[in-house]
Amino acid sequence: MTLNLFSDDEEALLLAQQAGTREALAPGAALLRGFALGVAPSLLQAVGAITAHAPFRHLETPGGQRMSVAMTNSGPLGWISDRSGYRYGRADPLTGRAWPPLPTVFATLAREAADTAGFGGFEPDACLINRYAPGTRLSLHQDKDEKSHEHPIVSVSLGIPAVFLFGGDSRADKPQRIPLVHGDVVVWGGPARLRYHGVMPLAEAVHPLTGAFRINLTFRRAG
Ligand code: MD3
Ligand code: FE
Repeated sequence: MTLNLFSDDEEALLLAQQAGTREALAPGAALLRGFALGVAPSLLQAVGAITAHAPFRHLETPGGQRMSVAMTNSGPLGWISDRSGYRYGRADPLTGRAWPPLPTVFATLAREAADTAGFGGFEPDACLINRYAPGTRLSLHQDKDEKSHEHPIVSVSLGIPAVFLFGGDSRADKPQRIPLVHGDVVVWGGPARLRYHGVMPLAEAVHPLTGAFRINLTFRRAG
């Protein structure tokens, strides 16, 4: 018998949210609905511990714009942006200290999700933590700052819902709109690794575990 982590109310939500379903969005891209639901409270508790040492901040783009997404990192490498460009670094520019280490619950979830999507042996060295308030958006971009693109990216959605934009290999390709809710995990690798993507401006909402925020974890092998 398998251990059931959920109450009757939660079970009803799992059904409504299609938790447990697996969908191929494109070759190399797998949507695992509800894959992180069971560990979501632990993930959010870990985010709280990380942000006590490395607070959320709004980075500046190379063009001088303040990003509407607030960010921080955990793991040996953290993604940063400033007037000189985008890059990964070992020190938090806000404090000069190393980024907080990857919690075991992060690394285990990322590995299990990648494994489920057919990417065995994924060992992330970077977790970018994005925080969205209603109205926050992320414009269409490619993730190209990692040393090698042979590794997948695992993304975990927590808190209020978002509409994810999944584009093509060219910026001009019309993106698909994919609603993502609390607990959903997407794995992007192989031929999907360099697809353009973004997030639509978030609608007003509240979630019992995050209030009026969406938290997205993206796990990468950056170095
Ligand atoms: C598709 N974050 O941090 S995660 C990012 O929801 C980023 O915070 C978004 O894009 C967020 O760079 C989306 C989903 C994602 C991440 C990487 C991808 C989708 C991707 C790489 C290739 C294709
Ligand atoms: Fe991205």
